[in-house]
Amino acid sequence: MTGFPSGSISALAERVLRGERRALARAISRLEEGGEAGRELLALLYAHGGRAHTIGVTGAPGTGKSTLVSAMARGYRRRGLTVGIVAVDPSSPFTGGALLGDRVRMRDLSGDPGVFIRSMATRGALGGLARTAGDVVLALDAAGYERIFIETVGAGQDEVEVATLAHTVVIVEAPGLGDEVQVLKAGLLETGHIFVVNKADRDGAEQTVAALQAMLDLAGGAHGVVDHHGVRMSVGEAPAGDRAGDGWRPPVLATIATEGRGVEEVLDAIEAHRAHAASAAGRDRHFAEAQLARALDEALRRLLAEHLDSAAYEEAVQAVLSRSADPYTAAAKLVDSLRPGTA
Ligand SMILES: Nc1nc2c(ncn2[C@@H]2O[C@H](COP(=O)(O)OP(=O)(O)OP(=O)(O)O)[C@@H](O)[C@H]2O)c(=O)[nH]1
Ligand SMILES: [Mg+2]
Repeated sequence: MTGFPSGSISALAERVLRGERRALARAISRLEEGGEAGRELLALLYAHGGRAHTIGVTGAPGTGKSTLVSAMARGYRRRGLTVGIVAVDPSSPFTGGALLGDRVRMRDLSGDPGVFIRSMATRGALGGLARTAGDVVLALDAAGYERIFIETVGAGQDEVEVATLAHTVVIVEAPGLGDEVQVLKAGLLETGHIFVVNKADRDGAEQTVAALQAMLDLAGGAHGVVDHHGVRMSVGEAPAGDRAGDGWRPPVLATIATEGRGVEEVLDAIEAHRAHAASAAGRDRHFAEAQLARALDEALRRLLAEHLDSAAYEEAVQAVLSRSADPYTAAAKLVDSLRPGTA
């Protein structure tokens, strides 16, 4: 059906694990397609994942995410680390939607064998964007890339979810996008581990940094580590934006991505968060549970599609349509009909 005999899938997996770029590109396509071949490949690669540190980069359109990711990738290369980039964004320079200057910058990255760039379509991903992006990240991880960036526009639920697949979430703001800091609107304040105000060469950058800082302080309430007359002191157990309750206080940093300014500080912050999160109990379990939940969703949907009686399904649609049943009751009834012994 898929046209890929098992032998060729395991050969493909071996080549990915050896770090062969062409095999990796092909493997990612298989994973994006889903289906039997994709699942088989995933099963072979999964045991070899879990080594990379993944970094979600999200924020409003045009804030400079791709430029910043490129600059960060170059910084990591200088530090001797290999870098994977997954751009989940149709307008990203990684997918060719940008100005010439961006493409030129991107090109010196793509000539580097220590960098692998992949862009993904935002819409129409089988089984959901988060699942597909997660699989692509796994392939890069298994292939041995040490730091993996996932760029998304923080516009929709899907994109936010993709960003949160990452170990470290970097939220990118830019000055002059209006009075409001965009992260609040997008509900991103809670998801960020590191906040970056890019385009610091523009007017209003300092105000944006201050506004973000104030929001984070507010979100943390009376908790967290504060600067009191220049002395950092702890005043509670849940710092601002600290979802996991693990004591991480999100820094707010300024960058000029086009000039590479402030980028080293962002990398330092990412590495600090990596060290911090690695020691935080429960993180890996949280990731495992999230992955399992997504896989369960998909398996259940498949199970439903296989076993659901089309007449019963149609009956349920009609019941909801005519309001003789609400959707939850109708769905529960359909699921009940699948239980062993009730058919
Ligand atoms: N002045 C200034 N311009 C910047 C800076 N960083 C990026 N830009 C410019 O801002 C524009 C958008 O940059 P991108 O990196 O494509 O932004 P993005 O957030 O990835 O955009 P989307 O993926 O379309 O949401 C480009 O013209 C960049 O050259 C900066 O620090 N200062
Ligand atoms: Mg972009």
